[in-house]
Amino acid sequence: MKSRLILFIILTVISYSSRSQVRVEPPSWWAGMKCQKLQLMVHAENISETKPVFNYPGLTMESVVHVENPNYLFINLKLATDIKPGNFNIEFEKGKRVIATYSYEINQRKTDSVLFQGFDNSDVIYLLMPDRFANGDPSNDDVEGMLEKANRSNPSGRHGGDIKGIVDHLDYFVEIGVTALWINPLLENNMPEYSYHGYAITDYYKVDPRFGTNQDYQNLVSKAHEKGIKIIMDMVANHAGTGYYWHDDLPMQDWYNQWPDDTRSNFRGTAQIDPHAAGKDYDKMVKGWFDSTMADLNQHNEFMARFIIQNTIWWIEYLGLDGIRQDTYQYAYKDFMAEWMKRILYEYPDYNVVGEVWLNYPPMTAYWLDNESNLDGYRSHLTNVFDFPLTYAVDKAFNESEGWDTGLFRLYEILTQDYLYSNPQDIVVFSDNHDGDRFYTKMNEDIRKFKMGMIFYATIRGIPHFYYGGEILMTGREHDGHGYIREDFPGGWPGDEANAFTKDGRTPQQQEAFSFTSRLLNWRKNNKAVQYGKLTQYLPENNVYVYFRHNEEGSVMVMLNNAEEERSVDLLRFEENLKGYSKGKSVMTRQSFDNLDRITLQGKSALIVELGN
Ligand SMILES: [Ca+2]
Ligand SMILES: [Ca+2]
Repeated sequence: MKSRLILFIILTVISYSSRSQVRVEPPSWWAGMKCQKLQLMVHAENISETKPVFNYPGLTMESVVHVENPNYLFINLKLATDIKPGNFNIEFEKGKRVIATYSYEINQRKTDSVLFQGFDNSDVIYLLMPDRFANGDPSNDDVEGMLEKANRSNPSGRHGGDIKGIVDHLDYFVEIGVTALWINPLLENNMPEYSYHGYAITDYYKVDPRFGTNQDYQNLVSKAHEKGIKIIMDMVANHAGTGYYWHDDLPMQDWYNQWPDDTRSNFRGTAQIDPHAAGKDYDKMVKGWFDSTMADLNQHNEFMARFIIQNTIWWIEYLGLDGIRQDTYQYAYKDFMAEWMKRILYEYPDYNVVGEVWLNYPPMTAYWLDNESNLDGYRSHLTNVFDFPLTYAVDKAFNESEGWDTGLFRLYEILTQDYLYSNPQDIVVFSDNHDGDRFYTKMNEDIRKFKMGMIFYATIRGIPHFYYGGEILMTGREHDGHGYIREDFPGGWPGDEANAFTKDGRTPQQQEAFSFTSRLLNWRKNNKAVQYGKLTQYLPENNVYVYFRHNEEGSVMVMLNNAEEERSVDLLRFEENLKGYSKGKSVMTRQSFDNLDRITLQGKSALIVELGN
C-alpha cells in the first residue's frame, strides 16, 4: 500500500513536471487577425510521441508536423474569421494518457490595431540603451537564474538600468521635445557576459527579468502613449544568443546556418547587392555568424521563418507598438526580409519599420528602402532606412574647410542623390547612435558645431533621431570600447553625484545644450513646413549653405555658416523662395528681421528663420 502511494506520488510529480515544461510559441494569439493561419511550435521532451488534442469553436488543426528532433512538434492551425476570444487546453496524449497540458489563450484583437500609424516626419526619435539610461528598480539588478550579475564598474557589464527607469522619465522626454523612443532590445539575454546590449536574445517571447516583465513593457507603452510618445521596438531577425534553450536541442540541423568551424560574417553588406559578388563572399556575409555567441538563424527554413514573422506580429499586437527598428537588416536573406515586411504590412498597412542598413553611399542605402526601380527587380517593402551616408558627411563637413567637394558641399551632394529614392522623406537621419562615436566628440567638443549639427538634423528632410545623453553633451569614442559610447546617464542611478535630468544637476554648458535642444525640438513638433515641406537647397557659396523647407503651411529658411568668420549674406540669390515673404524671425534667438535683404551669420553658426509678413 505504502509503495503504491509512493509510486503514485512519483508519477504525479513526473506528470506535473512534464506539464510545466511544455513550451508553446506563440504563447497566445488573437481573434480578428487578417491572416487566418497560425503555426505553434511545441517543445518538450519526446513531445513528438504525443498527439495534441483540443476543442475550440472556430479553431481547426490542419496538420501536425514531426521534425528531425523528437522534442518538437509544429501544429498548423486555421482560425475562422468569426473565432471568439477565450481559453482552452491543448492536451498532449500518449496512448490514453494526457502527459502534458497547455492552457492557450485567444485574445480579442485591439479594434484599432489595423490602423496603427507607425512613425512619420512629425516625429523625433530618441534612442536609448535601457541598461545605461536609468535604474528605476535596483531590486532587479541581479536575478536568480540569470548568468550575468550587475557590475557598474565594468564598462562592458550590466549596470542595472531597466524599464522602470524609462517610465520614470517620460516627462523628461516630453521636455526635450522628442516624440518617439527607440529602445535597444529588452528581451532576455541570458548570456555570461556582454548581456547588457540586448542583441544576443535567448527568449524571443520574454522581457529580460533584469529589465522587468512583459507586463512592464506593456505598461511602458501605454504610459508613453498617454504622454504622446511612441515606442519603437528593436528586433533581431538575423541571430540569437547561444544561451537560447534550443541551442543544444535544435529542432532541425538547418535551424541555424551551420559551418564546420567558427565562421563569422565578413560584415560586408555590399555582398547582398553587388551584381559581381563572389558566392563565397555572399555566403559569409549572409550565413556567417555575427559573433561566436550569436548564432545565425536560417530564415530559409520555413519553420524558422514562420517563427520570426509570428513573433513580430505577436509583439506589435501585445504591446500596441508604434514601430520597429530591425537590426542587422542586410545580414539576413533579403527575400525573407521582404516577406517579413509584407506580412507586417498585411496586418498593419500603415506601419513603419526602419532597417539598419549600415552602408556608406546613397545608392546602396536606396536599394534597401522600398524601391520600384532596383534594376535587379528586388523590392524590399521596407518603409524606412537610416541615412548613414549623411551622418558620415556631417561628421566631416563641420570639421573641415570648403573645397570643391568638401565642407558643406558634402551635405549638398548627399542630398542631390535623393533622386535615387522613391521616398527620400522616409529616411531616418541621425547625429549618432550606440555603435559609433558620440556626436559632441565628433564635433571636437565645440558647442558651436554641436548646435549647427542639431539644427541641420532637425530641419533637413527625413525623420530625425538623436542618441540619449547627446542633449547634455555626453562624449565617447567607439575606439575605446563600446562601453564608452554607452555610459550611464548621470542621475539615472540612486546616489549619482550629479543628476542631469534636472536643471540644477547640469553644468552651465550642459544646460546650454539642453535648453538649445529642447527649444529646437519643441519648435519642430509644431511646425508642419519643417516636418513635411519640400526641400529646396542652394549651392553652398563662400562657406554658407542655405536651404528651405516649404509648403502651403509656411516656409523656413535654414542658413549654415561653416567659416570661422562672420558672414554677411545677400539674400537676393534666394529670391525664388523668398517671394511672397517680407519678414523673418529666428527660431532659436527670437531675433526679428524686418526685411529680407541681408542677414549676418556668426562664425560656425546656424540660423533657422521662419518667414512671414
Ligand atoms: Ca534595475
Ligand atoms: Ca544571417
